[in-house]
Amino acid sequence: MSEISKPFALTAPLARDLAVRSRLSAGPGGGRSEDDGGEGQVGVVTKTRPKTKKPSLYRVLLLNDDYTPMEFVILIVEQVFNKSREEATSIMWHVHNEGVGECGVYPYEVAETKVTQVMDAARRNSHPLQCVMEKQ
Ligand code: TYC
Repeated sequence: MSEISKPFALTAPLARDLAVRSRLSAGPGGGRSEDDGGEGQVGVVTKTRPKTKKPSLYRVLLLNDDYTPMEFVILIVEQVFNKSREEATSIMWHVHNEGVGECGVYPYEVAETKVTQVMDAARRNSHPLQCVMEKQ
């Protein structure tokens, strides 16, 4: 039987080509048939959706208090959130004036690590600085 009369039976070279964009699933007989002419596997091309999920994002917030030194807050924001001196100073003033401010937005585990880094540094230095995360 000629290949042209069997539109869904693909011999190996064409199937390999199509499988770049589609998943090739073996049909009945495990991808083999009697009439594949010894060319290799015969399969069915199926469309697939990539199984990807965007991670949820979390904003990491600093809270104001009356005791943590401004310079300490600036250093923390620079070091933990990779901000410039100018950005860190602006965030510190925002938190000081407004009571709360965002230092960055990250996937869950990154946000959690940053909160822990801030809280550990504050505790080590006996400052009451608080850092929290919230789902965006
Ligand atoms: N309010 C503090 C002070 O006057 C400074 C400060 C800023 C503290 C930001 C915490 O997240 C904070 N020393």
